[in-house]
Amino acid sequence: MVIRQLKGCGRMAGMCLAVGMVLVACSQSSNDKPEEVVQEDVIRTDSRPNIIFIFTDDHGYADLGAQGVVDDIKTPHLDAMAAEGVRMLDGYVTAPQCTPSRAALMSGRYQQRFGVDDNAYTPFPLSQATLAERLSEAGYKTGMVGKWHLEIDGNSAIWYREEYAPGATDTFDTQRIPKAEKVKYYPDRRGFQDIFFGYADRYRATFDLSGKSFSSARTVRDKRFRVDVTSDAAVTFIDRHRRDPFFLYVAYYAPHVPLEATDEYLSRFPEDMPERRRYGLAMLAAIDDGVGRIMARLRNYGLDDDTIVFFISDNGAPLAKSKEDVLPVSTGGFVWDGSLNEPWLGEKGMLSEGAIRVPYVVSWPGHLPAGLAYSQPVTSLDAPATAAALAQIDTSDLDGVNLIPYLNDANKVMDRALYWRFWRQSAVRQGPWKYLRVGNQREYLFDLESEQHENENLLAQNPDVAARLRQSLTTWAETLKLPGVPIVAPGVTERDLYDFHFTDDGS
Ligand SMILES: [Ca+2]
Repeated sequence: MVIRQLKGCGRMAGMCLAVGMVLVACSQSSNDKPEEVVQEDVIRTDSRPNIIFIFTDDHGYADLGAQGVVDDIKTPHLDAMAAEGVRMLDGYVTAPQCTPSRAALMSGRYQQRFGVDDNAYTPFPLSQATLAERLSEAGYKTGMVGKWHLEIDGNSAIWYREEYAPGATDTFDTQRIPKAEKVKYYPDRRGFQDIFFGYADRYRATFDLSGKSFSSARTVRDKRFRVDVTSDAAVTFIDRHRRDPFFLYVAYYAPHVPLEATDEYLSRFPEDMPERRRYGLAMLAAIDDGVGRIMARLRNYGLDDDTIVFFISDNGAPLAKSKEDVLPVSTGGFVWDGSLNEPWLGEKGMLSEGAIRVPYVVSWPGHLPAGLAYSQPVTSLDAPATAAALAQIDTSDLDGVNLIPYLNDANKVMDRALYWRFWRQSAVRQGPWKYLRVGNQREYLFDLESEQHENENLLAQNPDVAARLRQSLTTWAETLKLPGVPIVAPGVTERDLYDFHFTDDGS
């Protein structure tokens, strides 16, 4: 047992001796007023660290200032997080789409193992444990704020026909599913004790933004900018549970379309750029402010070195091919969300690097090297595996690895393959090599450490490497709920995207 007291005295210049708490003005709140935060040196009685996952939505690789790819992005708080932590150069997610990527993060397992292959496979099955359930059982206070996208929704027709009403021939209509059934799949039934879950202006919540608990989950209306509401809920959760070991999942519904921002964020960017880009940058600035508030909260409580924070995007940006500046910015559907995937090729919906290699930062001051740019491939699956290891719970059925020993030893080699299968595409990455197959039409081998990355297909020159990776991918795919590597004609959407983004057809 570790009991720590008065840890922040250096920062507080001796005031700790007189008082345990003082009120200080600190970071800006979402309504632009100084935020009053209790400064307190929290006494923890659990040696296991707090865990925070921050997951953004359709946020491309270029849009993190510390990456140094574009010069119009402004993410000072994320850059500071990268400067005191580790930034992944080859950080991946398991899918180029929301639901499957979230299913992997929440389970710690490849989502295809339990059949959540793409957005058509909601809801997240009750038979699959979540990390929140595991951590809750291990004594953690658990909280989820923002976008869930693992519930029953308009895409749940497969679930309806195969599980809920086998043999049904009527058209699926989410309105006809009883509330009692829908509730089973909400985050508060999937291991999260505290939730503030929602998308636009309606939230299912177990607490209010002053920190007061409700007797049971209820609907809360809040018409303010959705990113700010999620940040408010995140810092409120930290206030509520600062003395407990906690796991907080902050799932920003941004910069996903429909684009939305306030003047406070828009005013940070010049007007002479595509409007969609300006809104995307403004939404990311709001996320960055939220990250700043979360990190400031941890410092105020002396919890910064007791808390590991992962920041990852759920998939690359949708570009709608040519990044057309479709107006008004509130236009949704298959449109550019204003974010960028450079220097990588492609977009959301593909298995090219632009779709699955994302901003990925982890910080744990005092326990991880500061300012490291890590070059071995890592995956979002490693976040739950690391969290579970730090919480001292069983990790034997998880697909990721505990990153801590690797990040602390540059010579420790992570000898593993990472796998993807999405729609009729499949891919594997091992070392510098990536093998990518698009149904029965395209087959590639890329050296991702070369300047050319996905601009040069090296399959013909390296048939042995391609054969080895193809076999590895096939073996993995046979273990999945729907087994196998798809070798059929790709769908219209994916064929269209590859035709646009890849000049070499690989045949
Ligand atoms: Ca997404």
